[in-house]
Amino acid sequence: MRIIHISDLHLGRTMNQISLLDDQRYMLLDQVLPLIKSKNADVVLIAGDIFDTFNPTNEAMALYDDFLNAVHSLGTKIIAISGNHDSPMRVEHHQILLEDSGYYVSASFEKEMMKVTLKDEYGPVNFYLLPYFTPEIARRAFPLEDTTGISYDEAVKLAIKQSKINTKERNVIVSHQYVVGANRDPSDTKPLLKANTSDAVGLNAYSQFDYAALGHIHKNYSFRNGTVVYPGSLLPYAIGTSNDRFVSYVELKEKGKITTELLPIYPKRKLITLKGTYDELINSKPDKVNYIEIVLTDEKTSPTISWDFTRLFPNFLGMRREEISNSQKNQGGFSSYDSSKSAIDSICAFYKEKTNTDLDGKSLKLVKSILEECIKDKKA
Ligand SMILES: [Mn+2]
Repeated sequence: MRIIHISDLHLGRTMNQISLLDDQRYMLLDQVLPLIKSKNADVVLIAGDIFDTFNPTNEAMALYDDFLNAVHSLGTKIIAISGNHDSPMRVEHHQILLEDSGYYVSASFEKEMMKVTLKDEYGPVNFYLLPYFTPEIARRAFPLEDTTGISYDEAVKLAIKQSKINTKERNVIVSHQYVVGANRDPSDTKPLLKANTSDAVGLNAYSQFDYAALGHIHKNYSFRNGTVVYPGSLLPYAIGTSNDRFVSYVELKEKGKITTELLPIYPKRKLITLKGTYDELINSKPDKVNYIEIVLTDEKTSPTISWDFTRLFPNFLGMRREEISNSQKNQGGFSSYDSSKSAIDSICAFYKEKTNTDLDGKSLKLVKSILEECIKDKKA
């Protein structure tokens, strides 16, 4: 069984009010689809967060439709679950009818995980579908169990326990949770939790499965020799996150024989941070393709700064000043302090060290007058 696993498409997402739909279309149809074809995949797993919002735009839905149709036309099946960003109702539309076409989707948990069994020359492979699961869903689904104060970890384990997994057969789970050992990036959504509680699930929740196709965390992570995998989101969805994107490719042979591989996919436009002084950046080479964030290292500015950068970089995402590093913030003094210098020279050196610019004439005059006042006070 040849499996391609992707997650966190977030179709319809915008970044600083710029629509990413064109980038998402390129990623799905020009990067992921050729891999499904070249690997001759039997099934594509989509581990949640298909759409970015509960009410995706028509364009976002049309893109998903185009992708499903393209995969279907290759003769490849699709198994999908909803994530915390998806509307279960919307994702499960026409669920039963679509199974006849090889599209299996689970967006709501009733009593146990939906199970899809596909066969190959080595026998059956059972796919268990666990849409985003929470203690609240556990309380609703298992009224006979004691679920008071249940954690995410316990809830997920309880959900898995309901399905009697036959560990003699090959089993794959598709799940959208946060697993201990992964780190969230700035585009990941953290649920609102009570103090001292965690939404983390232990890796051992997935111990009965030959492969766990995970979603939720937007960075790529591989655990248990590449058999518990977050491929990461389809695109980098926050400034400062890596442009390295992957799909996970899995081959299951007879029980116990599994090979997994991360296949890189390449965004059409990259997220780039340009750092420098105002003068350096305003004279930099235009970039009409990539998404650009500006980090200014000096204090110079102009009333038309945004407009100037937008002209150079049509996909300009925004700008910020360089943050003072923590070590600098925590340091009371400054490294170039010299006790033999006069007070005014010390202040000038301090200013230069912290801002990388000289005090201008007006500020210097002000500082001098304050110093004189202090000295007068001291004498009085
Ligand atoms: Mn997500």
